[in-house]
Amino acid sequence: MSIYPTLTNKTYVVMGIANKRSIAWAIAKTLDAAGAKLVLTYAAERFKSGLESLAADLNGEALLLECDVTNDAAIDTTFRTIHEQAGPIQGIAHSIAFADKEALRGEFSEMTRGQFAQALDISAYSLTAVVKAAKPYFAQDASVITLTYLGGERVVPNYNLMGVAKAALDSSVKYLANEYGPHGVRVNAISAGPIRTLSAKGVGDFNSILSELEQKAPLRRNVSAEEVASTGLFLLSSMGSGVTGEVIHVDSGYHIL
Ligand code: NDP
Ligand code: KAL
Repeated sequence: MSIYPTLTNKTYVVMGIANKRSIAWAIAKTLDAAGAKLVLTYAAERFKSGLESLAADLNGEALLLECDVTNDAAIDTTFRTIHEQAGPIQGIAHSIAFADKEALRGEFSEMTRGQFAQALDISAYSLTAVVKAAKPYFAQDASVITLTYLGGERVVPNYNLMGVAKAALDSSVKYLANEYGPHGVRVNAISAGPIRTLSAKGVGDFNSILSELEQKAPLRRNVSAEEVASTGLFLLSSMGSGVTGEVIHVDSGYHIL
């Protein structure tokens, strides 16, 4: 008998696949391999065809829905449609963040009020908006994960505004875990080490962060999106049934230094 959980006929929503390098795509593939029924959401119509080609490689047939997380009505419609078409929601992987590129370099305090509001809206508030919209449709023992980064716990050069957004996200995980625990819903975060994705492209000094981790982290190597995804599978399945309000670092142990 396999020690891995079987997710056959269980519906999981994966939000935040931009392309094949996305952490959310690794999570989708891992859930698919475990037999899950997948719903994949994308931010806008222009991302649909790319996602369709990716989804064609999955074993199961995925439901693809547009969901811009800055729009409450869109979030509500998305989750109502998911329930109508795919039944109770066993889990959600929220893998979404955005900040204006200009605020991700130089001096932290140079950011504007508008940049701050947008980054916090998309990268932190959206988790609560999504959980709220899914509330009537959760299965009895549902699980939600989000993706965070060390720059929310301590200063990492250039992460700037996104560090404040991740601190708000990490705190939201705790308040949501406390509120939704009595309803059987667990809420956790994975703090991933640096992974070369579209978001990481052209921001900060990404290469030096990768090589610093490789030289100093206990495991002396970087992590893959697949390693983040297998921790995701643990948290999203019954294997993680006793864990909520937690941040698990999948970063070769770098955060202990
Ligand atoms: P990607 O660029 O692949 O994913 C970011 C996703 O955010 C994209 O799919 C993008 O959608 C989505 N997004 C942005 N704005 C919106 C919006 N308004 N509505 C809906 N979706 C939106 O990068 P990653 O996979 O790296 O990022 C995923 C998560 O992992 C983020 O939370 C990030 O902060 C976190 N993380 C990443 C690390 C890394 O090193 N890569 C390290 C630690 C955490 P679209 O393309 O359709 O606009
Ligand atoms: C210290 C690190 C180096 C990088 C600094 C800041 C990274 C911030 C992440 C944030 C999500 C990036 C953006 O919002 C980029 C955005 O301004 C421009 N890109 C886009 O619009 C693309 C097309 C779309 C797909 O991207 C999004 N997000 O929608 C942090 C490194 C070491 C770790 C990382 C990358 C952490 C993280 O949170 O992603």
